Amino acid sequence: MNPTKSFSPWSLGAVALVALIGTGAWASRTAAAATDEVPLVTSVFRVEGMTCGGCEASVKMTVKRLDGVREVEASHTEKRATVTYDAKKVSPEAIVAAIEKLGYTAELVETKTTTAETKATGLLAKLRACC
Ligand SMILES: [Cu+2]
Repeated sequence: MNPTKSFSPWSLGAVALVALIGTGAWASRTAAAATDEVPLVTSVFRVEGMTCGGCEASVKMTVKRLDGVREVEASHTEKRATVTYDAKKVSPEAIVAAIEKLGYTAELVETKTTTAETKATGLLAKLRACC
């Protein structure tokens, strides 16, 4: 009897497929949990000192690391950073302090309440490389 005959590559494929489907279901569940009903606000900051896309990236990365921050947009041409966050966890002052620690000057322009929905386009725009 040939021992390899009892091993079917198809059964392995089925296991891998089930694992993939399982991972996908898990990922979509966590994505749903992440957009749970938390009252979010969006603040616009005037940021001086950013000169290129790399500056934007470091502002975005730094602010995104703050607990409660959901989304960050930064533009060196508009000298602006737009941050969506959970106001119970982080304050505009803490965001200003984080930006200023990088060597830029930041000032709160306005704050508005927003929905708990995050935009996929915003996430894609964040995947930009440094200069
Ligand atoms: Cu730069």
